[in-house]
Amino acid sequence: MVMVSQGRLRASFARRLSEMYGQEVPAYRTLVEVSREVNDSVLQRAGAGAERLGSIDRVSAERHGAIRVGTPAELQQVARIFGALGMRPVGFYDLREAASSAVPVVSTAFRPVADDELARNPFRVFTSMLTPADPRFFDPDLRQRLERFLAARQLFPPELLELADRAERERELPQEQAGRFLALAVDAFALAEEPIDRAWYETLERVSAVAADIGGVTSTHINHLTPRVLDIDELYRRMTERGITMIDTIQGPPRWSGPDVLLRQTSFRALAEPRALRQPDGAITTGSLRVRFGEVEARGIALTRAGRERYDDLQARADAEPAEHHGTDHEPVRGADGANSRARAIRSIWEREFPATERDLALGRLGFFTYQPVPDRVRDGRPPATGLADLLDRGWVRAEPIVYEDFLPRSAAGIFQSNLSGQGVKNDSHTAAGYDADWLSGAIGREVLDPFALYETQQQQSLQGAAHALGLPEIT
Ligand code: OOG
Ligand code: NI
Repeated sequence: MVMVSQGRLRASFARRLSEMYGQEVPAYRTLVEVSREVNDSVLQRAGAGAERLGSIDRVSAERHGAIRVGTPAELQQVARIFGALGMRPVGFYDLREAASSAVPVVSTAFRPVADDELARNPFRVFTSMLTPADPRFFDPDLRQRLERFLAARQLFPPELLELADRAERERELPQEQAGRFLALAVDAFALAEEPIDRAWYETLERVSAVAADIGGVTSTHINHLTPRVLDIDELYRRMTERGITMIDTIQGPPRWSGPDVLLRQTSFRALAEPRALRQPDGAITTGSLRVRFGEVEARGIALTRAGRERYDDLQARADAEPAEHHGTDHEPVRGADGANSRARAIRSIWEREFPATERDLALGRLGFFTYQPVPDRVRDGRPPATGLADLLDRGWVRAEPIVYEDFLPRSAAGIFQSNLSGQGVKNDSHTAAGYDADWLSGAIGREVLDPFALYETQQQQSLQGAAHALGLPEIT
């Protein structure tokens, strides 16, 4: 019997989802095409350096999706489906706090965690769950109606969940079942044709467009699928040249002369899509909803907790920069391409205060790396010292950056917000309903992993391996 491993299932799922989304949202096809062009030019320009943060095969196939569900029970089912694909919940994001408009969700990301699995296919899905229990958004009556609505729907057919459990347990599926599983799984994330109850949808929309997108319909759908690009500024320019209106920023770190860190993202609103609506009198009409969009991202080096604090601090200072300088500066504001004066001011803060090289990131313990002994040096015998700086500078070990595989709450909130039509309402006189990583772990019956701990373990293991190969007790 031909068996399909979880890794192959994951790669096939990502590919099929991409085909489906390309049919549903044609602008996505343009985005993928332009991403490929940009990646090709970077490869030509930078050669092997272009692959420092992942092989071009990995990067070309790399996607993240975003989905939204309504209840812990639904999230648990999602966890089973992604568990079948070798993806685990990593990180807790509270977008209720990160967003200034009404985004009543908490989120995690499902992704592979092992090195070799990430290299095979790093497909990840940012998964958000509605928080009907949060009184800042939902009054008791609306909460009850919403919870009743959500409890009555079924997002995933039982056959899909059974196949998922088998794939997770056995870490593979026979080819025939694999085909069936993939078809059902992709279908579960397609935009449903079932009519939307217009009055109910609009009731939720008054609170939050996100609440309506999640709880106003009886199914879920992929909200966006994001390719990875090696030069996001260049991509932004080329998309704009093609007449596609991008949001006016690239979120995350600025374009600057130092190493790429964390995650930079930008997006555009997809066109309104025709959807069947059930009017209060029962008539079915065709309306249009604009809930999906295109997003693209560039990934950099994972930062340690200290590095992340430095990043958050610089972001706060960037926020304090005035929107635009006037006076002597006559350079036109050119969107997010870094040509305007605000972007220059932010870049110069970074150039003053953020480590300018990978070596400084590594030795300042601000970025995560794996460390490999250099074979030629190993043949020279025993190295003179155990300090990382010496070992690096004298060529005994080499540092390879660990790619950031996760998300940024502020950027995520920004992505949600920049694509909402209304602000929605959030009544801050109520106390937030408490949700955190432990709560989420309990709700889905799986540990929500700490991303920092994952990177730390990977780095630590490589340091131990390098110490062993060099005959050192440890590397400090
Ligand atoms: C998720 C938004 C977050 C990202 O890349 O930060 C996200 C959503 O819109 O459902 O996908
Ligand atoms: Ni996204």
